[in-house]
Amino acid sequence: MVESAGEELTSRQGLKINDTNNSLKTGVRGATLLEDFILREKLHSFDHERIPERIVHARGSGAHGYFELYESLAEYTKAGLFTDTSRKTPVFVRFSTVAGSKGSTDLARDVRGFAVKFYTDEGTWDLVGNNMPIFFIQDAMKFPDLVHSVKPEPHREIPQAASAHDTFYDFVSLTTETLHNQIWLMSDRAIPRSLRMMEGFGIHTFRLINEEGQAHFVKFHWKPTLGVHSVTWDEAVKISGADSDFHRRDLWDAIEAGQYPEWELGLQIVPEADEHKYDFDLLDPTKLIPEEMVPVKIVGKMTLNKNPENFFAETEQVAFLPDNIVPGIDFTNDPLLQGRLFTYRDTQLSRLGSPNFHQIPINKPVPPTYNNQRDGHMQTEIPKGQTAYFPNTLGGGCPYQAKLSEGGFEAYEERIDAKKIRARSESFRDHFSQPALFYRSLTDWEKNHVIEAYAFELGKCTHQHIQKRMLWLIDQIDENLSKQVAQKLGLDIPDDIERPINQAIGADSNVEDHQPGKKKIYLDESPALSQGNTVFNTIATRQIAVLAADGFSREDFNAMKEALEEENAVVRVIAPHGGQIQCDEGVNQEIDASIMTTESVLYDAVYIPGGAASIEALLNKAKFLKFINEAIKHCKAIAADGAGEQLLENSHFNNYKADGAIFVNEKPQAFIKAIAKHRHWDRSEKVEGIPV
Ligand code: HDE
Repeated sequence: MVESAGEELTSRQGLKINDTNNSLKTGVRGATLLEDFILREKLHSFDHERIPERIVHARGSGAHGYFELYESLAEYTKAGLFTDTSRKTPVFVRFSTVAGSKGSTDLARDVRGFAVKFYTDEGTWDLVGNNMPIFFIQDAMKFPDLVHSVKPEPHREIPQAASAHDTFYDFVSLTTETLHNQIWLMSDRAIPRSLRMMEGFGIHTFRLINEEGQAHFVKFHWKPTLGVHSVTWDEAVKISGADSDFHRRDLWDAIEAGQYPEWELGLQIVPEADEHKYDFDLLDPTKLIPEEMVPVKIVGKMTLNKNPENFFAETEQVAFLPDNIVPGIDFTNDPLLQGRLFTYRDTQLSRLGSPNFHQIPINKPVPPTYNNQRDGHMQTEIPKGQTAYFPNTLGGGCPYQAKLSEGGFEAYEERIDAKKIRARSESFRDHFSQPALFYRSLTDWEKNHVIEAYAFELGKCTHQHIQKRMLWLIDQIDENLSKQVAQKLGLDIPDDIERPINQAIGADSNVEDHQPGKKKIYLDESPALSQGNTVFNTIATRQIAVLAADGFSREDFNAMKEALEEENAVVRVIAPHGGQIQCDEGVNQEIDASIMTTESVLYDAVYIPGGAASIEALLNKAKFLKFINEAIKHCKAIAADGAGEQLLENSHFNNYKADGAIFVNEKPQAFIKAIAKHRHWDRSEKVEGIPV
């Protein structure tokens, strides 16, 4: 850590610098001298400040924290972090979007990366997952195709951070294994309210290995203590303009305010003997195990309690490797995971420039490292001695091999008796049952959002044959879904999928092979998949906008503020101008934002205290009416006291008095309960006509 407080400026070689503002010239108006090594060093360093951004997951936000275990899992694993309940294992987490560039908006409709680096005493374990429990493809071989299809189209580099374009749906409609992750992408999971309010999943099936060498299959889940919540697509689009750093800022602010984000870690554990018990293959990363079939055992908690000191040094340079594991955890033959075990190390070489990237502080393991790997760009250690090979006598045989009984890593001995073959397992064939299960498990409002998302995304495609292929495929998932999307697109659902191209190009899209029309129903619904069943009992960290101007009622304001802050919500006063406003008792109140610099989509709920003069001033600025209309349209909880009701009277929602989440002159408790519910979707149809 470099701390420059109280220190003199130096060059990179340690020379004290007296002037960092002026270059060395031939007279004050003359040419600059090549001799000016201070200028040259400064510009040279600047010229090389950037490193290549990540091929995918370029846009990310990170934080430090720790993981604590509730009870020993020695029955299943010998991993220290899962057996020693006295440990506080340090972690660094990086959340990301997938498709956009480093500077793209946080609110893109996209999968979110959820990568956790555990700095354990036995070495680093990276759980590099996403906020959705399944992936788009089954085999690593297809990853470049998937990414090339979703990234901006190569001829004109459009669109940025968006899946709504022809090449993505061209690929998806020809690759039916993508349909499960694809429907999750259309759901609200793809537009989280906050990084702190989304689940995380390891996706692949891994193995836990205990002291006796016994293995169990395992899937990893992160469950946010605040629940899983999302914004609407209309908000996402507007937030992208109002504050494209919305998620990054929210994570940073919550940690700075001491409201530490938390997730519980859950495990789905499957005995080896049950490997072939299910209607899907545990090695297929496009399938989840419904929680109703194998419950999620909650085993510990992760808390993020420290922001990075420096974005580049930590969040940008952190290098996650799915092959970073510790004794007690092992891989399976999931063909996507197998590819990942190669690819991440490879990408770090071009991104960070050297095999020594593990020496960068954020990537450094806890235990000291000793081996015979040497040299390379930016070697920052000074290995001592004559030998850099094994075995040796000249170095006393060191570093010597660790005994298995003393923590040496041993790969799980899996019996393999097979032909070498380039093919996909028959057990991976079913591409439709689980997207259908997902859709069936959603509430009506979630289903509506999925319909709207498909209509938007396919509406952005310019090739009708792609739209029609998609419609036909969606029809195999759910007929009502396809009907409604087709209506919005103004297209008919074709009787059959258009085939000639597929057959000519040999795409793996002989749809019949993937069981359309005869989906398996091994579970009617999986309630755990719906956000309708998440946590709705807290308003902690929720941002409440208070609309006020000079003359606002101090009594109303104080009572509400106190009640909200008691529940750990964040109260933000928004006024017609910056600086301060004065209440009806003549006391000054600092404002948090002027209406010029903020938007309703950045808040979870709205409160309008009374005060005739205040309300008159608010009604004089059209943007306050836009603010309230948008909050109504986005189904948020609203409370008003006294004259504050005039803002509601002047809104486009005539029926506000009958609304279950709009409160006039009521005690704060009802408002607080309504905020905890996140949104009031039964309002959505009634406010469709509000023109904002
Ligand atoms: Fe990644 N992935 N991925 N991925 N991935 C990268 O590695 C890749 C996959 C995931 O915050 C890259 O260091 C291939 C699944 C996350 O730094 C790259 C395949 C899952 C992150 C790469 C996959 C993920 C990455 C880009 C198919 C969910 C961000 C920079 C075999 C379980 C980590 C980097 C961070 C990053 C390749 C599949 C999640 C290019 C080839 C499945 C969260 O190497």
